[in-house]
Amino acid sequence: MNRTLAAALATASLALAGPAGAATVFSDNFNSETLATNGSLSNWNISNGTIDVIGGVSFYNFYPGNGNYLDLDGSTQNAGRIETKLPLAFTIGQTYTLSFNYGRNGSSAESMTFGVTGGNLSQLFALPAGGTVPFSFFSVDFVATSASGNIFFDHAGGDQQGIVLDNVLLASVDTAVVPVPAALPLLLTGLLGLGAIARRRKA
Ligand SMILES: [Ca+2]
Ligand SMILES: [Ca+2]
Ligand SMILES: [Ca+2]
Repeated sequence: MNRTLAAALATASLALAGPAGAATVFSDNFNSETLATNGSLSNWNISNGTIDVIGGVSFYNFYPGNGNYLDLDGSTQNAGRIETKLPLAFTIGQTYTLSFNYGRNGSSAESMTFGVTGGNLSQLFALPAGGTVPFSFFSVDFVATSASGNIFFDHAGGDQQGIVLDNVLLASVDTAVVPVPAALPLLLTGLLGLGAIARRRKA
């Protein structure tokens, strides 16, 4: 195979691979929120109780290096529910990934329900009683069943120490098979033909 043909085929296979990856629908690292017990949030409504915005440099900073984050059980003996203020748009049938980092304030067993309203996703998340929880990553895939929904985290209990939440990310998953452009097979046939001619000339 001559060099021009090899280069052309390499370009063609790159085009066949197509664009990969995911598109972010929503993300929040809470780093611009104001540190406070029973704090408020820019992107989320808080109901049914309270949350604490902690971390920073020295405000109950259990997980240094992660800026600000939340303790979903605030300081009023009644853990809160947070829900994104703006509804997010979904394509029904499309796969999405909801992920977040978590930890724990304290060592008691904790649980929350989280998901996406509109019937898209609702799941229990629990930490058994034990020692310190390292700053960890959790991710779940779901297929959207409703065109609109809000992300929520709804913590149970109320002993003022709860699940720590950071880096909430919702992204669409690229599961589609990238269609081959109509002209490409024709181009490949042409290139292979050129290769055959080149081979015949050499022989
Ligand atoms: Ca953070
Ligand atoms: Ca708390
Ligand atoms: Ca608790």
